[in-house]
Amino acid sequence: MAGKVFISGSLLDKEQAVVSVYDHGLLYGDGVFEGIRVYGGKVFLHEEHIQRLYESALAIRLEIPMTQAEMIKAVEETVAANGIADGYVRLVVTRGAGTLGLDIRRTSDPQVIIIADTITLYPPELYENGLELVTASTIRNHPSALNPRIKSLNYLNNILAKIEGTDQGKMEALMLNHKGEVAECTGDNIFIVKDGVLKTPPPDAGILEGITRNAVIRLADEGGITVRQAALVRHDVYIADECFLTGTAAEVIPVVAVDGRKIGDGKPGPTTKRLLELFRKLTRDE
Ligand code: PXG
Repeated sequence: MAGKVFISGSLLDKEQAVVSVYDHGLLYGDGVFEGIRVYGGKVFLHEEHIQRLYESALAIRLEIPMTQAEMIKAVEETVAANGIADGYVRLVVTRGAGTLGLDIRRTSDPQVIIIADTITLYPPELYENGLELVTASTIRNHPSALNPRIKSLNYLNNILAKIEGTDQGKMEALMLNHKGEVAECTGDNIFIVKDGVLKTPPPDAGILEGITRNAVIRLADEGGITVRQAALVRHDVYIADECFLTGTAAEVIPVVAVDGRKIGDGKPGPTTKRLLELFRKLTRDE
């Protein structure tokens, strides 16, 4: 029963689910996407992801040919058709096929693609021992060029930074913005803890406003942890007591070193562990 992909209105066997080589999603990275988790058969923070998808589409002048309610239903049907209880949904909307050239008026039929699959998780040791990061020399896209708040199909900015990290044997790389401030990692948002206060860059630092980030901020608020969204520089990260990343795939993952500087005592800190536990409760026990 596995292997069904939703593509523009119907569920097809994955071998049959194809798009045109003239689709501007492929030719120009012209489109938007979402990555969503399924926990215990339930699509996690479903409305938030669908809303961000439609906001990304609005920003690039892409009209999704379905309502948000229809999209939510299509995601749920795709998850059910693939028998996914714990897994991952990749939702893609392309500009559709057109003539060669950038003009969006010469495209038609945006393609809505929903893939529901299992997810390869980071090894459990990383959650126990933490990750090491390096800062990439590639800066995050300037918000006036391609705003990082848009989850677009053009991820080359992050891919180039990720290459710098993997070349140095690190699974994630820290990205700065055009002002030299800390923005985020290539596929995760960043938090630090200093003197008991949780800090993370604000959306106007040029980041994707992560849905996991927002969920962790809510958990911290409810747990009586002070949260500040404020500009951070690398020095703030180096001298932090704790650091962790958030993202749909990574969930909450501790960071124990950045650019060869040990963070805190070099082990995941108490606030990080507490938020990791609260996040697991939210996703596993509901
Ligand atoms: N920053 C960037 C640049 C991202 O791409 C996040 C932060 C975290 O956002 P969420 O909303 O997930 O908490 C992301 C998310 C994938 C994949 O398959 C990438 C992301 C999410 C899910 C899947 O590569 N990036």
